[in-house]
Amino acid sequence: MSSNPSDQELYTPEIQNDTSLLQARQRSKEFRVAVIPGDGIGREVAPSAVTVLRTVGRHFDIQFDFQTYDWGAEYYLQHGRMMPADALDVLRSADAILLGAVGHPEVPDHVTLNGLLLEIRRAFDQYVNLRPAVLYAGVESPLRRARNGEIDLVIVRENTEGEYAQVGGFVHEPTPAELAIQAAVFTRYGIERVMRFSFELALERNEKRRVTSITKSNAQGYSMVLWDRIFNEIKALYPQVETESILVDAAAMKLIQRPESFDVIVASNLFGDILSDVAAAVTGSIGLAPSGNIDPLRRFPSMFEPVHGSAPDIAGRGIANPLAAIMAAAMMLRHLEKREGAEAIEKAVEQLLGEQRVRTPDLGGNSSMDAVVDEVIQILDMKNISSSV
Ligand code: GGG
Repeated sequence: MSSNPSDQELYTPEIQNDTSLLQARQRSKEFRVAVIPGDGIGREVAPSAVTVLRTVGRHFDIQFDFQTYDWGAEYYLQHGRMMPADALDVLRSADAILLGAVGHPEVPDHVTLNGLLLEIRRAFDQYVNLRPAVLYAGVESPLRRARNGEIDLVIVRENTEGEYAQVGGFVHEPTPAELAIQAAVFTRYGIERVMRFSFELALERNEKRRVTSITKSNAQGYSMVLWDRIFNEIKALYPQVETESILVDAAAMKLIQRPESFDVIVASNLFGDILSDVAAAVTGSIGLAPSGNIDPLRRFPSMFEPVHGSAPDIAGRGIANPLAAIMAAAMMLRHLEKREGAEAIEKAVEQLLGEQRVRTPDLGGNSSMDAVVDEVIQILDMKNISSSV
């Protein structure tokens, strides 16, 4: 008898593909969006994304009720916590969450991350972190051979456990014998569901239909061995999908040498976090990298954010690239089944990048953030006028 579990024996909960539920979501026109600008440039780019969403709302008859929460490092400096005790209850009733960034020079990074971003991801079981990376026409990659349009991949990062599970502790502080233990938590349940999501995504995304699993089982003989075993079980259920399993170090190299060879990459929390910065760099700028923290079962609000952090070095100067946050807003609309609105934003951003006229310094330009936002809005308005004549 095979030691592999059958399809029925796998523990992954079913993702609801009920057509009537889908149609109800498509008909829905009113959304409550919780906005957490957070810190640094997050306070600049999150309002930019809201401005663009309001424009899309006007054109596509979508009503947004934006509720903005001033949580983050400034809140921590006043109240000793990143968000209020009832924050999760407040967020629970939202249809989606839009986050700017977290991180502040006066607050330790583990406080800002664990006190807000990681807590929301875990509480709302946002077990998929989707991080697309595309080399758009008009954007220069630092890679000599990279051609526009050729790099188009998505990293599916396991988002609630793994190396970011926050299990561990300190002993013997603060003596010369002090030690820290940081346990990585890998469960069959957690791995299976993110693997399944990745294969389903590969089926619907494009004709490449390829899933690359990122491992390190040569060195991590327990967690990554389980990861590999479950990858092999799930891939057997998807014979139409091409697969490969690569060590994380080799994957980092390949993302630079042959990024066009990737389609869907499934990785643990830490590996996915690191590789998505590499992917953002080879596609021109982390200022173009959006992400979605998704609960595919739709029990809780999903959260959308730029991949970049709070960038205190440029905060307050009005030169942050708002496009990652704006593209995250497009991901949010897609999740809310407002595909036309999402596509309108994506096309407007593609047009802006292709024209190479208005761009922030991270892309080699000298435009301000506001100029980029104005341009996106102008393109959206023009498109609407031309589509209605
Ligand atoms: N825009 C979100 C943000 O502030 N990211 C900073 C960060 O360090 N994120 C780590 C993570 O995504 O796990």
